Amino acid sequence: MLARVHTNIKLLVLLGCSLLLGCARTPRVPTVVAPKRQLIVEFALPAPASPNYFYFVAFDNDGDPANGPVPVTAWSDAMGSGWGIISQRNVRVPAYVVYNQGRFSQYLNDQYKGPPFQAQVLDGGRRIRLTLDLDLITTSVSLLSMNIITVDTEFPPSPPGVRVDYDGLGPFPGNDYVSFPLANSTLRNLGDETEGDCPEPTLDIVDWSAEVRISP
Ligand SMILES: [Ca+2]
Ligand SMILES: [Ca+2]
Repeated sequence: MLARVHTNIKLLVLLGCSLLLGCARTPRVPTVVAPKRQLIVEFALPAPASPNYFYFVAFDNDGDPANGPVPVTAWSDAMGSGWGIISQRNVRVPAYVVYNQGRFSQYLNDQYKGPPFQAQVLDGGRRIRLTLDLDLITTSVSLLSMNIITVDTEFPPSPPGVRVDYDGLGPFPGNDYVSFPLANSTLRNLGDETEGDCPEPTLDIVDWSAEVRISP
């Protein structure tokens, strides 16, 4: 009898412990799954990015290297979104990430897709590194056109010629987007981006790279 009571007390203690452990269990944190198709984009500035300016990584996902994202400038023949446009086709940039006021936002076809998978501000604000889910840019094409576009304001330059502070890949006026296959590959500054083609150091792209990582 005594032995049975002892056992029951043991069971109660064990039950109490398991209930306590259950109460103390931390809430389940959703597992973050790394995208199988990643695009890592990095760019550098000679001075820390300004919270008041706009830093775009822009993509054209039509698979055609004959056109791509370019900055809207006094020389643009259409205003597009006010910061970028697809050359030749004169349509809005379909996919991009923008950094402004300390916040990164990703868009596809004008729909907000949340923050990028990963975004880092390095070197005191002089270097930005993004790890993007390629599926939020395209699921259908095997070639992507990209530009990095920095502007002092999102709005169309009005009257034309007012905007002077902007940069894009390539020499001024910066319409030299790059196109690359969506297979494991790395592009580094193709010698096309230098210091001084934008007079504002917080907008002047001086280095960049793009890396595609496809997991099996
Ligand atoms: Ca440039
Ligand atoms: Ca530059």
